Amino acid sequence: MKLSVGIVGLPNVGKSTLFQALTKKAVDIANYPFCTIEPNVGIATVRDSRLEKLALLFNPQKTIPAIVEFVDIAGLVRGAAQGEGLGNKFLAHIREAASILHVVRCFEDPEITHVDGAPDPLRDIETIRTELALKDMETVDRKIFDLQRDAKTGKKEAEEELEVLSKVRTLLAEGQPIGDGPSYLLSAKPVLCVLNAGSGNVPASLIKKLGGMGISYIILNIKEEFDMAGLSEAALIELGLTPRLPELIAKSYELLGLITFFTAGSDEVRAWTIRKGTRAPGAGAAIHSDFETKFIKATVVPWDQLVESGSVAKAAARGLVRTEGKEYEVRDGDVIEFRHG
Ligand SMILES: Nc1nc2c(ncn2[C@@H]2O[C@H](COP(=O)(O)OP(=O)(O)O)[C@@H](O)[C@H]2O)c(=O)[nH]1
Ligand SMILES: [Mg+2]
Repeated sequence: MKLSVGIVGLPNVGKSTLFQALTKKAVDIANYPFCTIEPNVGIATVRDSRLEKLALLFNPQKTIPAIVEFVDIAGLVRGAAQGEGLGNKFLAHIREAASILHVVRCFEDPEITHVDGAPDPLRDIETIRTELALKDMETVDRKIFDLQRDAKTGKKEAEEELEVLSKVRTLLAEGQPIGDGPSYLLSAKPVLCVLNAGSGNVPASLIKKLGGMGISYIILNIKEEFDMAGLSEAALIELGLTPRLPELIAKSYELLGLITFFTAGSDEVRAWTIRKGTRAPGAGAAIHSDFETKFIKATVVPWDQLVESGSVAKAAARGLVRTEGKEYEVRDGDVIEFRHG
């Protein structure tokens, strides 16, 4: 499953530096045929200790982690929704993203220009949110126009949708959150704010305000993360450094309501990403479409019970391996074998 996270923010806040840090490690793209790699699109692997433990058990030829795709979107400025700068074109990129990382500059550096003079994190957050809301209002207005025409011809669904969209329109105009509004709207996408603190601190007042606004955030020193991304595991240990990007990736995962299941054998142990609530055939589709269309059954064992047992056969002997049908809702950490016709 392709899951992409769009990186947005004002110019010169650290977006491209973060993108490079996240996607710096070479990934064997041949394992991920669904990914199209363009200069501004990159993938990062999801570090998962469960996968490592399963790999120790199976000693496979290949161990393949789950991935997250990141898109470095050009900086938005005030007026982007009206086509200012490059913004308008790039809003289309955000539309395709499942979620948004909003990079906010909190570091001061007179050498690095700020579009509005100097960083003011709250104002800068509002600038971006306003642009997204303006773009959404344009989208909603177009939809409302079409729906009004349909409603005149007596289409019942059109009337119902009109009612919903009018409410969304009001919320957007007031700068209010639209909750789980229509998924094609930018403002409906889950957002994680990355507060780029540089080597300094983030003011407590900002943290308090973000909390009050219900905004999820992570505080990073993006430049330092970029430097760390170039170091080997051994060098990091020697220097006593701990990169925070795995935490950022894990948070993006959580924000998107995603879970992981595993397939495991002597040739390959692999992590797969699906949405929470996906049933067994839908999970199979992440691997191959036949696993969904010709689904017969799935054998399932939770990863920890498998590791504890020492092998699938031993887990089965202890009654821990279950056979599940097409209604089974896959759980985070399941190790699954699919049977198809
Ligand atoms: N001092 C300082 N500079 C940073 C930091 N993060 C990024 N920069 C610098 O800010 C400039 C713009 O960064 P870039 O990632 O290209 O920003 P973008 O326009 O948002 O993509 C570059 O010169 C970066 O080296 C930081 O944490 N501290
Ligand atoms: Mg950039």
